Amino acid sequence: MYMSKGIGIALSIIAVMLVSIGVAYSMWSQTLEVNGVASTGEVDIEIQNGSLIYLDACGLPPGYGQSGGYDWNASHYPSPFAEQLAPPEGKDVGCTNVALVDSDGDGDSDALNVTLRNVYPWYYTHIAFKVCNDGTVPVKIWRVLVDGHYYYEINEQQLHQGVEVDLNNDTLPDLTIWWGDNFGKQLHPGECADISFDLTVLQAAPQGSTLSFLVQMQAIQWNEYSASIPH
Ligand SMILES: [Ca+2]
Ligand SMILES: [Ca+2]
Ligand SMILES: [Ca+2]
Repeated sequence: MYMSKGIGIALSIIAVMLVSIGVAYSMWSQTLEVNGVASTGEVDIEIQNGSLIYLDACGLPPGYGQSGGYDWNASHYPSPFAEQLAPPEGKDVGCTNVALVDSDGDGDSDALNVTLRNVYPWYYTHIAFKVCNDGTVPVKIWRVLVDGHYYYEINEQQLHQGVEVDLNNDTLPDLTIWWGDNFGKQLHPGECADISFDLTVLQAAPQGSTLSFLVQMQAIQWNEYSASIPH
């Protein structure tokens, strides 16, 4: 077949270009594959609708049910355990309100807006809910963000003494929080775990105040958990 020298060179150049495009293409698709392995699915958790319960809900009449409306008092502080609390005193000054929040805007709740109204030192409340794996990969309950601070897996000391939180940034703690122990728990897609915490208002909290803070639950892909908590 007749071919001019010029066309021959042009064809060789095109062939070289095709080869390099091919190389580039395969490198690109390899990169995609690597990324695909690194990120195998969607990490998503949600607070299960209807699972939220808490003591002394605002709006409950005093004495409603067993204790509704009456304030709980942590007279056995620093013990967080309900059975060691004084029974409701027949006083109704403060109350607890908890609202579910969709903090990342994906249509399900992943955070709680906690408001303690008109509370005072040793006011006590308890909040419980279920966290479910709503994504496509196994996850572990990683950490919680309270008022802008991250808290991780509970150590022995925190289990017994709780975690003190300073909400108004005057360096004095306003609240002690005791967490349940489901941090680090692995959840397969569709699985849920109970999370709960106890709250006690401390002496340094501003008097007769309304304390409000956001509690945001965060999960991580199961195999990234141990490398992603402070040791
Ligand atoms: Ca009350
Ligand atoms: Ca959400
Ligand atoms: Ca404070």
